[in-house]
Amino acid sequence: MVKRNVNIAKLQAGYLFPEIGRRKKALLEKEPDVKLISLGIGNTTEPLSPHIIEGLQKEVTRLGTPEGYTGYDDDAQAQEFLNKLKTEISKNWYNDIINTDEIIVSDGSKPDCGRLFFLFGSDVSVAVQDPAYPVYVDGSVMIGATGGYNSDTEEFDGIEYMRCTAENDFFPDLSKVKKTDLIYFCSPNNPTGAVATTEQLKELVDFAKKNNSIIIFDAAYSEFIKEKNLPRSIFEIEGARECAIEVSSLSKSAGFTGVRLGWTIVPQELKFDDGESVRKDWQRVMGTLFNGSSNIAQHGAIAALSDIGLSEIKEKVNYYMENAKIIKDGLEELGIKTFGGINSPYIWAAFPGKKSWDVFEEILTKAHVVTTPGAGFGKAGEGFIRFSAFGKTSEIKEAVKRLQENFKTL
Ligand code: PGU
Repeated sequence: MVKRNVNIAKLQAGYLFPEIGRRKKALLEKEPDVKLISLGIGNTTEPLSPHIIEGLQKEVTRLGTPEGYTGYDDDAQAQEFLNKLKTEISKNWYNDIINTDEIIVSDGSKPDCGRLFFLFGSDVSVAVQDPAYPVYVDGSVMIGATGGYNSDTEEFDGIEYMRCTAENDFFPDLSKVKKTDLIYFCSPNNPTGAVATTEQLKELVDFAKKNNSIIIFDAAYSEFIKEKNLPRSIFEIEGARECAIEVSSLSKSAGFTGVRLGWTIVPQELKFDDGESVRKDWQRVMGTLFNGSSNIAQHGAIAALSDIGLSEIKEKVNYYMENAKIIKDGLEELGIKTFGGINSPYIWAAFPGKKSWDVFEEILTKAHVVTTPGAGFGKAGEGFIRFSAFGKTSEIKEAVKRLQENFKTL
């Protein structure tokens, strides 16, 4: 028998979202006729828009012709399309503040987070926001960059947790944060819905530079920022090119959760302590562990990043943000304090004094609405529930109605 990877054995329990799935299934086994509404996992529900479909379909047709067929991206035609996509990302997503050779296209930001663990290996120290998207901590544990789960502190030893609470406006007090090699930071934030201001990100960049740290900035929700003065990319911040990597994706904005297309930006200026280029190593990791995003998805992305595509994206984002408003208003009417939901598709609702898994169960069994318990994102998430605005508006309204009927008893 082969010995189990000790790092995986260190993980506290299953990944958060499958655990929610198990609880959902358990309820349905008991009460098969129940019509559950999911405001849990942030999964898009709206069909792809016409221009994007056209881009995908054209590519499928082209792949069926002898002259248009492409395989791996080493041939000239495939390279040409990839370069076109990078140009669109640089021009239309980043207003030309990023060079095309700093964009490494992928199949999404979660897989890129996974491969980033290979880039840095196990010999790094890590800081994460608390609460945070679970991948940053679970991945760090899997690669062996942390100690084990400590049942006294209910956290992993060796991780620097940056508390993000209502009291600090969900931005950590950096004077209390220890120096680490990597700092994971997500804005708009999953799960709290908070968006860091330019001043706050400048503070973060200065902090990283002072400590020779690298920020891994997750911008998966940047398109949900409505307010013009809020930064959509870490690279809008002076000095970030020397200390940050950004992961991004079309999953949530363009509905590519199933199509799969994302990218990572590694600026030329970013260096390791021995002066070696981080970008060069990232290309080495990607060249070894990844064989390029699907050529079909790339064409969908080129269409998504055109003027028509971007206006279609805006419509989708507005649709989900309307849902966010319905949830937020509905909860507030019940006297529940909420955060987020304005420049982000997540509403972070406070249930002070309660255990979030208990509130999750109560909402699930009484209102038949699936949510995500805040504690699943870290200790500071205890007492909170995350509501996702990804869903059909009719179902969102029904869910709010059910919550309003049942919450009187909560
Ligand atoms: N980054 C953040 C901050 C996310 O919240 C998610 C998805 C991703 C990356 C993944 O993006 P891709 O580009 O599609 O890979 N978060 C969802 C889905 C759960 C999951 O396991 O990824 C959520 O509900 O939090």
